[in-house]
Amino acid sequence: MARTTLTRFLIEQQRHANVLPGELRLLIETVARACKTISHAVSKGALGEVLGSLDSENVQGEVQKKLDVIANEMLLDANEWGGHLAAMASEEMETIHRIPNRYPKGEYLLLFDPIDGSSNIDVDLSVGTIFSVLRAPEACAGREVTEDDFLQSGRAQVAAGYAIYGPQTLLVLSVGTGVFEFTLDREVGSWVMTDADMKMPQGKCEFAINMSNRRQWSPGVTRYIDERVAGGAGPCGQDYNMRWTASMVADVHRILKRGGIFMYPCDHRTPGKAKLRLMYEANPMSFLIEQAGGAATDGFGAIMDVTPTGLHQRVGVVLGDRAEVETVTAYGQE
Ligand code: P6P
Repeated sequence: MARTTLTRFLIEQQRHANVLPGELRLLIETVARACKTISHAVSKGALGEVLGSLDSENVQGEVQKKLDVIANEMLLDANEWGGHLAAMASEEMETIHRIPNRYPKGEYLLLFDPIDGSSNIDVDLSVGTIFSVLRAPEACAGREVTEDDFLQSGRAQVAAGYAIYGPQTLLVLSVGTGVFEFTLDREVGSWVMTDADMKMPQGKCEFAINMSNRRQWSPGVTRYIDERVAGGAGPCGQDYNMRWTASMVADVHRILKRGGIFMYPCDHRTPGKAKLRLMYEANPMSFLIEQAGGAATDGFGAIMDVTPTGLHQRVGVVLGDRAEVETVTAYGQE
């Protein structure tokens, strides 16, 4: 049987599911093409002089890896001329990137974390690119796009996905009709569908959290984790496993494929202090997880219901297995 490629999938979504305007299809193909280029750069490692850090810091106050900047430039260069976008925003840029006047403008806003988990680059662990697509408000047609135009809740996303640069290079994507996985066929250069309408397994006993942050946790999170560490000898009555890759894309992909829960709760000691970014990490991942039958909250309510107040706003994240997420949220209310 002919392999389904990303292009064929998107055309079929446009033709049959009628959920995919042509401009959005072309935007997604452009992002996917940029991810192929990023994958090639990542795979070169030391041979491509893409490892190591720069002397600069990004808007997050984090030391920038060379590949953070290289991947950011690749996504900007690939997407700014096609006519699909009104503007872009990135973890690596303090403010939005408007489409230069020499290019046509489109109706979408693209947000991305060009290399998520970049601290893993220099030790050859999986990293990824996360992206989210919003519609530009109609008012943008008559004026310059502003940062406020990006401040839409996760429910407004029309597409979201990630590329993961690991033993395989994968693209995992949803346009609101389920979650689909494509594997990069490096010999041909095409994205080939390798998993369709993914539904994350429920009831699996595996949690992902950075245990060294225990001092930051609320009593509810501490209780939840302690019960799972107690395993069969505790109230859960069964043993749990733990994984932590320090790369959200790799952890979320594992949860989509084999279940479990991912947690990066906010710092209970300081209201509003959290690690992960709402607009281009938590929202796109929450979109995928909910499309795959899971749940995603900030520890209290659905992440995609959060009304953003800033482009680089951070948020607590508890996502994956519905029952486990509900337990964490319930413990948080006690
Ligand atoms: P920590 C990577 O920097 C990231 O943004 C996510 O990909 C990952 O889940 C988290 O931070 C890791 O944080 O504190 O464990 O290094």
